[in-house]
Amino acid sequence: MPDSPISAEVEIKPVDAQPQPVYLKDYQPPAFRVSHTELKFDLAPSATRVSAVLHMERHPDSAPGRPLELDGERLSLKRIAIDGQELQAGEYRVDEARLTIAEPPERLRLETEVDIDPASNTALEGLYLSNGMFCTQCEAEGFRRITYYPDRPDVMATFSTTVIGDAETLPVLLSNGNPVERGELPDGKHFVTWEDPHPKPCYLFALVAGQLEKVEDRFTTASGREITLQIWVESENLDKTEHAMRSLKSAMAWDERTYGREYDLDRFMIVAVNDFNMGAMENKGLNIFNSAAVLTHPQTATDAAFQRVEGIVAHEYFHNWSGNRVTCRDWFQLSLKEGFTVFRDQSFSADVNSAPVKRIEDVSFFRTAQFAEDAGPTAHPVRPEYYIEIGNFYTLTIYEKGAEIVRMLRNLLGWDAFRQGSDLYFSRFDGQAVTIEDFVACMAEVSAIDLGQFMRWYSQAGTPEIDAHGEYDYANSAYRLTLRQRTPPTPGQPDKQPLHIPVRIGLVGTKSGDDLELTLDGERLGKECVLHLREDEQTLVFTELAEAPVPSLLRGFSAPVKLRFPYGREDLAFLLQHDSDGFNRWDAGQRLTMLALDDLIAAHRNGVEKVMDARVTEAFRGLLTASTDDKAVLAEMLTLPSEAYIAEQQPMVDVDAIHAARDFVKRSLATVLRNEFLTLYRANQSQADYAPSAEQIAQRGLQNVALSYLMSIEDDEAVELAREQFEAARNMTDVRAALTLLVHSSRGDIADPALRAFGEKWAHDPLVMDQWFSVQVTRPQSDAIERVKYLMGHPAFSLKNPNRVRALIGAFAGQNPVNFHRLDGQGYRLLADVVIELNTLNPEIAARIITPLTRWQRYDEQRQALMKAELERIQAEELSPNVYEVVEKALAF
Ligand code: B3K
Ligand code: ZN
Repeated sequence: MPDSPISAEVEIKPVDAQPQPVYLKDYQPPAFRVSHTELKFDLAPSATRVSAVLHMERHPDSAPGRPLELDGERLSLKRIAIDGQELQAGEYRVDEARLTIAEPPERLRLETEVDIDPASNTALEGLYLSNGMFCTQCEAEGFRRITYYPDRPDVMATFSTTVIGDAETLPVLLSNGNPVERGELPDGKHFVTWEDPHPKPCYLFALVAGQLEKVEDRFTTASGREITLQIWVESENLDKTEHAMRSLKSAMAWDERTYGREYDLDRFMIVAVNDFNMGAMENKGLNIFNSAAVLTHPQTATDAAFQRVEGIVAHEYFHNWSGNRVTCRDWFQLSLKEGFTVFRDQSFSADVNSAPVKRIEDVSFFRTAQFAEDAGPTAHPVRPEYYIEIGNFYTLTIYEKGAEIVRMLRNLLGWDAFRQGSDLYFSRFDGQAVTIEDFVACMAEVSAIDLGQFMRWYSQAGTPEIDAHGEYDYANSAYRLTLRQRTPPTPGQPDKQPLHIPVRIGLVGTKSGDDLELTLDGERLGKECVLHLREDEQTLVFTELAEAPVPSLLRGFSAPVKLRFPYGREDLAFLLQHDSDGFNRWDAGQRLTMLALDDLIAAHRNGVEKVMDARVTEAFRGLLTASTDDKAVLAEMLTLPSEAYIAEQQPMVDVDAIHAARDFVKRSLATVLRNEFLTLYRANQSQADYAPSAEQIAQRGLQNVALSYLMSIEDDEAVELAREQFEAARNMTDVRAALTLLVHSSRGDIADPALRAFGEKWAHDPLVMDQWFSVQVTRPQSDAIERVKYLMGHPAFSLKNPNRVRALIGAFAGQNPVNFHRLDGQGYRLLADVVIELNTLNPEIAARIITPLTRWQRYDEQRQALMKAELERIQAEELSPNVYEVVEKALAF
């Protein structure tokens, strides 16, 4: 076989050609479909030979003359044949993006052989090497870096894959489905052949080969089938798989119970990989996980990490139905699988942990991060109209807002009808690649609800704002509530139409503190109802109310909107005490604290003395002294809004004023309520063996939130408590909480030795070193940037590993606002330098890590100019499509 590509002409794109967008409106079915795909990999780090046999035929909807086009990038073609006949130059064409056969037969068996270079693949898309292990990431368009193929989700085929590798260095050879044959080969090689009987798009293909060991378990399905469950890891991580395995079994049982979905292969495998762009990937029967999303041990992972692993294991497992059995027609439909699957994993986590806390956490994250995305230059609809690089659309909007839309559907239909709609969707479209309309149509069909206007949620970008006001009419015992909706313009969508917004409300009697009976147009609705806001403005008159109410609006965050109501502080303190909706009780506390913070931010900016709002202090005293059986919710109630959340609420972000104001609130509360916090701290210390149970997590949450207040004053007693906790604790949650408080304090005398001890103890464990990086670079003191630069030279750091980049650079730029936004522009410069390097190494990560710079419009003029200058410096480079798309949008805003 010749070593150079055999193709006659290779077309080279002119260097100045800009990446072009792909439009949803241009969708066409594929010209050819593939019924069966046979692959053979002969693995070698720098030259892996991939042989493919594709059994193809013209798609019934395709015009007869359309050529056969196969995607392929960075492939070196060695052989091509149709039905056993080698093709001659002139019978096909190869350029840097595809292989075209102008006059193919209507039915064919296409054979190709290509060489690829996994060792030089730092983008971590396609087949690459991670720590000596071969692994793949194909979603969205990575398969085209493995072989020539119609790399689009609406081409679904069965796969049979033979993996050949060196028996000594690659003892384990995995792919999708079931192993059907294995054996020895000459030259110390061996092979395994895998068959996946379920037709799938190539983005769900996976291959793993390396020195791996497994932990095995079993699951019996509702219909009595025995499934083998395996988690494959490097040997030193065998003791970190228990929680993931437990989570997997619990997710499998939940999906049977809740959605009637059973697993469909005889084995389900998870592999932990060190270098991975995302959290994990739902490849059929062979999920590949970022090691950070699967490995846990009480001594190395925090409670938050345990819960994240549980959620991600469930998410990927749930994709087996919502994504794999029923997949997306094209990538514009990405939220079809992601929004639904996030909704499913959120519901699972709510069911197995604390439901109100899960909702509080999800919503506070959503309102901080998705609202910011919706208000910035990369705002896009849940179903975008176009993209340049689909890799840039794995966003909070597609995932989390998509999940909120599914949640609204569940709430509009009620669970029973929603479940019927879900059953209909899975049975009608099993084995097919479909659209968001297909999903919503099932929901409309089973419920007979007109979801026409509701569909706008998918096409209209931006966060709707509802302005509400209300008046109690004493003479008529009536409450008049007016709701007005408006969605601000977003790039490319200047005019918005009204949405169908479900607003769940209650009216809380000011005398009784109870939810009042709701009567609307003579109809009795009970103590809570869902208003359907469809017009720009609607007024509702509730009658027969014996007392004046305080409205409790948007209960449970019933729609992903910003709701404004002119609440007085007394109203909020009242709701904080009386609202029967746990989520809104928490939200009332947040709103009350936000009002105080607004005043303090203004005082800081005006150089006026800061005064603490006594109502906030009293509300906290109430929380700390009332007896509660819900520790998890209490820990959330005692947690102040994050600086990022506060920033999201401000017309212009003043990072220093926000930091000072929040700090002031914390110290004021800690000063007045010191004894209460100390009591809370002591009452929640525990000697019990670690378990990631809801009860223990809540208890540690309370203990550590108390310690954070105490440490805000930094008196000797508090510092001593933190030091003791750091030294005595046997779990990472408590160790990390104490270490963070020490490192973020001015007590270097205690913090520095602690940091050193921690770094030495965990030097061998990259996932713990990530935490060590994050703790240091989020420190508010002014030396943070020097630490970032210093740590970038640390032997445990590498720009090639996405987890390291996120832990060090991502944490600094995203969670250390006062230092990232330094007025000398050093923070911005540092991030831009990293983006420029990553642009060539790993474009997908580069285009994500740049996000904080794209939010320039939220800051003062001086910072705006500095941030834009860095974006322009990046723009002047030769850019990947990923970074190009984001930078263009950011500068055009
Ligand atoms: N579906 C994957 C996303 C991978 C995308 C990479 N560009 C993870 C998930 O949502 O489950
Ligand atoms: Zn997903």
